[in-house]
Amino acid sequence: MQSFLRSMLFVSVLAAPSMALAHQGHTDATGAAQAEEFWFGHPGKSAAITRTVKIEARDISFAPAALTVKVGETVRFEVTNTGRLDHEFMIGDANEQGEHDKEMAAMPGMAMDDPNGVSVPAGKTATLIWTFTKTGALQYGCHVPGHYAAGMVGQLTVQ
Ligand SMILES: [Cu+2]
Repeated sequence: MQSFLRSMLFVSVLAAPSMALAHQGHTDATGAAQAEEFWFGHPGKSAAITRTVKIEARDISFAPAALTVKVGETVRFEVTNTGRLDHEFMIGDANEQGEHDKEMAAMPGMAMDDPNGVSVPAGKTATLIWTFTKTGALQYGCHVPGHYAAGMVGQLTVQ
């Protein structure tokens, strides 16, 4: 029994680094900032906001459907859900959107806990502050199951 416990401990110690990699982008127990660093930027501080962008989440689309921001900007996204359905607002490139969409499809109803997105319940407004550090083609997507595939996605260009 003791050796079983010891091997379990060994396995969990081995698994720890890969778990940390798999959850890159999440805040760890100490709230370490580097865990929130994405290739295109990181959560921004309210004192650093250079622009507020209002976005409407509808059943089932975003308005506007496209946005352009500049490298170095810290944007406060103010997302208002004017629909009857709950929505989500997540920024990331097409690959990241696809990955998150798979996660959400596997766990419907899971609350958004990634630093690059917010849940926006019907009738509510949620905000996300983000500092963009690289140029690139990003998207903002909703991953309530079925919504992204139905076209609830906007194009976000960082120039
Ligand atoms: Cu949605």
